[in-house]
Amino acid sequence: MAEFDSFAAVDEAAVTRAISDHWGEGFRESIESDVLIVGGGPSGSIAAKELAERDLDVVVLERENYLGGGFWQGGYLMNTVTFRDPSQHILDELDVRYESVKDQPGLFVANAPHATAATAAAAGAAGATIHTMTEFTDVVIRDGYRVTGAVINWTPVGSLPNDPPIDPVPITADVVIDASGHDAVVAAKLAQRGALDLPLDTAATDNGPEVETDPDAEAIDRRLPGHDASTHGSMWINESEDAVVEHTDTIHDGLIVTGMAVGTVFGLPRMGPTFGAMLVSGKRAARVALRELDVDADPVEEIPESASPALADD
Ligand code: 48H
Repeated sequence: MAEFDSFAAVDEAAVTRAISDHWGEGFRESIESDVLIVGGGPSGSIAAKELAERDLDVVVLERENYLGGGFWQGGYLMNTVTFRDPSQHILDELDVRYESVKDQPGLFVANAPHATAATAAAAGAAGATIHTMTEFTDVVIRDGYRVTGAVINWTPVGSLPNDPPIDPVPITADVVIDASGHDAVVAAKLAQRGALDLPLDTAATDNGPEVETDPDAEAIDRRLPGHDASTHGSMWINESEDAVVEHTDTIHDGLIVTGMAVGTVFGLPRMGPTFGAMLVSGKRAARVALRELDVDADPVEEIPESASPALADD
């Protein structure tokens, strides 16, 4: 093994030029893509990985400075995440170590930072172009309100004092995937514009009495600590995860919805700190995108054959 001697000598100007050239090239390539994914949480990252692995031009927009969304914590600030069979096979595929839960067949636990980092790394390694600190603010449309892209701005622009008029820029794609979690920002924007009737699917909300939308819901949401939205249902893990996967599909011309955004769009019960449905839904969204784009590519296996069973510590 070679011993360290010294780093290569470089000029400061070369460093700045390298950064701006590399970033600029990535940005220019993102202006027109095959698939634009809004949100880099578990569902968006998995969809990005699957599509980029099939040589599609995939762009991920993430408003934070990091990918991962709500995947970094299991719940209650405990950084262990749970998965239900058969989603642990996706952890095998990502080389994430997990353990079976004693006396609870079909339930698995993993370290949240490891699972999150592996999911984000898989999207990058597959070749997706990832833009952080970049916020989706609106859709680009064509006739019939077909979604053909996103209007974006730097995240910090929204928190500048005095609300300066800094225009966003549009980028376009053949298909957009809303992977923005509880807020379902793309679907919500279409609904706000009157282009999408957010269908509160009552068949999927049979975990309690039908409730009227509370006019004070926004105010109530603000009082609730952590991850919540008035649009999805109360917690029922066994109902929720299957329903999220089943409802992952195209919901409007040019727009696919995945992950917790599915729960919000269809008013499904929530699943709390269990993440199998986010991973499987991301895979299904990739499958739907391939169908929409009519791409001749290897089919997406929603549940891979267990890649290395030795990783599971039974
Ligand atoms: C750019 C944006 C914007 C925007 C949001 O919340 P996520 O982790 O979403 P999913 O669906 O992949 O996973 C959901 C899961 O984390 C979760 O919350 C679960 C399972 N909850 C169950 C329950 O009962 O509560 O990630 C969404 C990402 C985040 O990174 C956001 O920062 C990002 O989207 N995002 N990015 N522009 N306008 N809005």
